Amino acid sequence: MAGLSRVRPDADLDEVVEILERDGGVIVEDFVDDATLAALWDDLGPALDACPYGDDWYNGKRTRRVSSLFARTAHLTPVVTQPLYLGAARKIMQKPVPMWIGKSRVEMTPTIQISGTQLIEIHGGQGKQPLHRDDALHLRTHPGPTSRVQLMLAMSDFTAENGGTLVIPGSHHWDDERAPEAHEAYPTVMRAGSGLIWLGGVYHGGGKNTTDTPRTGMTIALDLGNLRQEENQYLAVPKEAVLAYPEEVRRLLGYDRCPPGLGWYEMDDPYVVLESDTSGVPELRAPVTA
Ligand SMILES: O=C(O)CCC(=O)C(=O)O
Ligand SMILES: [Fe+2]
Repeated sequence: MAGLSRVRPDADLDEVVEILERDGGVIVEDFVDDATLAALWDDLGPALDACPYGDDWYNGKRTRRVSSLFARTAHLTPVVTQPLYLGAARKIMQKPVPMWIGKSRVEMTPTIQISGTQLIEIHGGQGKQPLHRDDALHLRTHPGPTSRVQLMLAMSDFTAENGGTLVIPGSHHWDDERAPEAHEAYPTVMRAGSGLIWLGGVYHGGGKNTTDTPRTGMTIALDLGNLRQEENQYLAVPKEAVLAYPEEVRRLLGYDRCPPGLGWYEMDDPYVVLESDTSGVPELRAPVTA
């Protein structure tokens, strides 16, 4: 097959989900507006400039990576709640799971959560990253249900020459025996402000930058809510930074319960506790008497 399909932000969500399930990835042109992109650069540019190059073969020795993004800017709401991205992640991962509880047949729908965040700036001289699946973190077998829907927002133009993310369309359908080959990968070519959405089971990797201009991308991963987050958001994002975001984003950052009951605090919804000033070891609640 050829490279990935491209859609506009007003594309139909069901159509985008269909493309993602078929090809494993899609490019959304003009994913965010210019004002959002400028605000992100203002907040995050200095952190990138201050960041040293990586020091290993996987993360890249001519690549700068900055994480804890929700702590570093309060401007990520339009990115993570972009309707085609969040909408597709919800439709693809929030599938009801049937179960018995006593004699009741019930269905539990998992939450989704922000797992990892990173700015990735690939500088000239950086070679290709090994092709990999990011859901390898979840130690799943393939093909199988999707546990991650990921975004790469182009903070600068992505080209075939400057390291635009390499993607093997359809590779989420492969089993765990078939190895990815470089000649099967297509570079992601998109303008700053556009976004690549791809499923965790798709083989991909950072491209080689043969130019003298860096390629800057922001990646955010949304994972199933019953898995451990890749980046520890509770440590990465201080409470004040979480509170700068609206309820939907706070819940995505992990202040939520995944049905039937993962992630509670004091047997309650952690979202409620986030808004109170509880810290440290809580008082025991009085026992409820009949
Ligand atoms: O920078 C890119 O284009 C992709 C990076 C990536 O896939 C990773 O670090 O896991
Ligand atoms: Fe990756």
